[in-house]
This record gives sequence, structure tokens and C-alpha cells, in this order.
Amino acid sequence: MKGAILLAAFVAFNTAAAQAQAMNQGQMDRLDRDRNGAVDRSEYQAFMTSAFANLDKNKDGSLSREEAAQTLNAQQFAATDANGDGKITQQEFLNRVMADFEAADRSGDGSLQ
Ligand SMILES: [Ca+2]
Ligand SMILES: [Ca+2]
Ligand SMILES: [Ca+2]
Repeated sequence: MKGAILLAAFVAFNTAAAQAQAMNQGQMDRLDRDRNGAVDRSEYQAFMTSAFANLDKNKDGSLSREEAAQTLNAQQFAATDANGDGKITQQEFLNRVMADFEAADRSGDGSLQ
């Protein structure tokens, strides 16, 4: 849970007016859309899809190093850019963040409490 939420929080902070604040209830509420107290795959993916759209400033469907610079360091960028072409497509981005989700979901029930 920790890694996935931290990444989500990090992305949110860097896209939403860069307001530095600790992970709080409001942050959790943004992810937990149906307010059932857990973040499931579809909620996480929806959040990350909108985070990607916010980061993709020129709306070409991929993140350049410049667009990702505030969110990912060089190592994270390389890890996310699966085919190494210097751009992160939405699919590469989602593959990475959903792998984080699966890793965080230790109970394997498809949701993070
Ligand atoms: Ca939920
Ligand atoms: Ca772009
Ligand atoms: Ca790529």
C-alpha cells in the first residue's frame, strides 16, 4: 500500500498546483471515489489516467523527459519507459503504476485499504 499511495500522492502533488501537503484524508478521498474506504484497481487506474493527462502538457499522448521531470527522476523515468524510446506512453505509465498497485495489494483482493 505504501509505495502505491506514495506514488499516487507524489503525482497528485506535482500536477495539482504543486501544493505540498502530507498524505491526508482529502488525498485518500480523491482516490476512493465511491467512498467505501478502499481504493480498488479501477479507482487507482482512473486517478492515474487523469494524472497522466495532466502531465502530458502538449497532449501528444506521451510524456517527454521534460514533462515527467517534476514527477519522475531519471532512474524512475528509465524504469517506466519500457521500450527505451525516451517517451512514456500512457500504456507504459499505466503498466508501471498498476504494477505498483499489484505489489502494494499484498492480500491480492484488488483493493487497497
Ligand atoms: Ca473505493
Ligand atoms: Ca507530451
Ligand atoms: Ca516508451
